[in-house]
Amino acid sequence: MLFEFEDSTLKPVFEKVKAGLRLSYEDGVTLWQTPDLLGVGYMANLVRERLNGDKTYFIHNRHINPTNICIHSCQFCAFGVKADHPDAYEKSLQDIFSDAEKYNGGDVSEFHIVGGLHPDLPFGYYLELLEGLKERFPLVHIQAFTAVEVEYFSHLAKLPLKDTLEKLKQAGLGSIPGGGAEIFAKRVRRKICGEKIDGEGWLRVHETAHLAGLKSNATMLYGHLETAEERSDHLVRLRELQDRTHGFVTFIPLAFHPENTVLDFLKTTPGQLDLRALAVSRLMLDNFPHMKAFWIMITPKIAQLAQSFGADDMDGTVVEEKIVHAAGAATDQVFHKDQIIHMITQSGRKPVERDTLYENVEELEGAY
Ligand code: V47
Repeated sequence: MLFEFEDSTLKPVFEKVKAGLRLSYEDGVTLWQTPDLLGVGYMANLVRERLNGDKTYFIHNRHINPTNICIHSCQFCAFGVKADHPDAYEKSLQDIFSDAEKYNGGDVSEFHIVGGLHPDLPFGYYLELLEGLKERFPLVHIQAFTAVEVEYFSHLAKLPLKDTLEKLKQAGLGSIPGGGAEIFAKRVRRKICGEKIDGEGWLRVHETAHLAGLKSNATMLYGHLETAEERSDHLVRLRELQDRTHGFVTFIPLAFHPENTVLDFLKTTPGQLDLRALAVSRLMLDNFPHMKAFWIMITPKIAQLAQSFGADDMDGTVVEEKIVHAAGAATDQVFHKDQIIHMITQSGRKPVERDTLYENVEELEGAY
């Protein structure tokens, strides 16, 4: 039986999707606005299966947040605090190494490290952090420091971005996570994180990283003050950079969590928007290999549904997520490998364990 679109304005978009043609900014706006969520999901699933078959990837990873002390006060953030706040913390390198040891469990393949912009820690602290982890866990890939942190480090080190990235790479940095992108549109960025680098600055750090041979991820924070047009613009700008560098590996839409933030008058995102975010991103970002449904943010159940709405990745075991839990996320902070495998199998997909850059993959079909 042929799929019937409820909204006929999706038909021209569908023709392009079938022919593998690029969607326009206007198509993106249509996809964000149409009431026909199933139509959007149907198209995203076609693309997902064309690119990744029936595989769903996951990684055995561990998040590490060295400090929550931050010079910025972003309106959407419940994690960052000032140094005199009762919840402020700053981990010594030794604490980080022993935490990493404790949770390594033998086969963690990635450390995912992000933190606040600390007013006093020197650039050397971050280099020693990378070197110390690399020395203790030579096989573990270190994906660390958002573009916002990297740009801050270049000020601390008084070095151009390129040299800052080279030093981080020499110390053991493997790739850059996607955080800090929020939404590029100036109108919203000014309101939710006016002190932070602007959208162009975020893109510049990733472009410089890609040219230095570092891969990275990209994100978009949705469900706050942004419009359909601003979401479409965000995706088109990422796609343009990817055309130039091919350095992005995965895109992760991040669902805004309002609790304990200045924007706590907003509601949490509905599941329909979480599914749509993955589906529209899959359709617009035709040059991104992977779409990640970050179960921590959108719940394991929505992450399972998302596997039929464009997503082909579930992120990983995570172990200790602090950023969205500070903002009220009610999900667990850790899933063990067998739970993730079960979650993927139950969603009708084949679980594939991967490393950070999807270079080493192991199909686990039939394992659970
Ligand atoms: O940069 C902060 C976002 C990001 C909130 O690259 C919030 O694989 C929702 O980027 N509600 C950090 N989001 C997390 C991140 C990430 C997560 C998983 C995988 C990857 C990857 C990257 O979280 C921040 C910010 O954009 N964030 N506060 C909040 N209240």
